[in-house]
Amino acid sequence: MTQLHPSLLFSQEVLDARAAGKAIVALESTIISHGMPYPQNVEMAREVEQIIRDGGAVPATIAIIDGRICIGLSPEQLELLATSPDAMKVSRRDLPFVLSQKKLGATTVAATMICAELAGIAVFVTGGIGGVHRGAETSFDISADLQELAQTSVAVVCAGVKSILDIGLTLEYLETHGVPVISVGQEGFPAFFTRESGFKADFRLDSAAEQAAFIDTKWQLGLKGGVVVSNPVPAAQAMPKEEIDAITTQALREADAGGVKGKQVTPFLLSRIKQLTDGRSLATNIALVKHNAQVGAQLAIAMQGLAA
Ligand code: PSU
Ligand code: MN
Repeated sequence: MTQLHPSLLFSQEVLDARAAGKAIVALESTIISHGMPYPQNVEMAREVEQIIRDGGAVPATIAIIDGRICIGLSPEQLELLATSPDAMKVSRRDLPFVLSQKKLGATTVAATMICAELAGIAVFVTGGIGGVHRGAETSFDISADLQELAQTSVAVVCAGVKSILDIGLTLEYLETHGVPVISVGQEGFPAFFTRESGFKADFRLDSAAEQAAFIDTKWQLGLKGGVVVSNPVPAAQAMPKEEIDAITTQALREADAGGVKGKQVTPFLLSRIKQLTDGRSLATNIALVKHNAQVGAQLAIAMQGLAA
């Protein structure tokens, strides 16, 4: 085994999985601290972990605690992230601050990818990735998640990107940076709350074996960087497109009028959409993360099979 970074701290469950050569799936923690309200956030986190176990893999939720990069969290640590108002949203640029200052940090997609790669974990499950915001031509608001996908070799299972973002520009950005976008079970690229965004994914690969072969081929070629594995929300839990479009427009207008900027933008929009849908967006959000956990567990097992 290669030398591990000294900041990494593995939970016993993840240590055992590593020793046994079991498939491991990384999970982010910003979705817990900034993406959902308490107590649904911690319930979601526990249930998603259990779905991954039931799927035959081992979950590794990642966060920064007491100056260490924790790979796999205890129930108490999950609760801490779910309830601490001072948990920082940690992306690439924030990692050195939160680690060296020993603050409590919840990792975004970008930071979770960095930590997963350090820990030797190739598959990461989340809800939605960040992207190019609408109006980015003047605000320059492009999530650091996209740059991370360009350079860090971790496969990210998600339900696409939200329509709070400019989905077309997000896909253009990914293409420019050589990040392949796979879709599962359909040709279209999903839009998080809805199954279709109106855009196609680059490649449809329905089985975990095909997805794993694709990802392995990319990395064997020396092509560093991530792969987006986009998995649509189950039909029964999807939201009506007209409703989510109208609410998104309203939330965006409020963010603009309120001068919401920088890293606050995404959490603000998520929480407003939840309020404006009377919590129905939250139920959809939780359902799609669980669905992604099933796909991610299968993918991690297929990847592990190739490595063996
Ligand atoms: N999208 C969601 N839920 C989330 C996020 C995005 O549906 O919780 C979080 C993820 O952690 C993602 C981050 O990496 O927001 C992106 O933030 P920003 O747009 O500031 O880069
Ligand atoms: Mn941003």
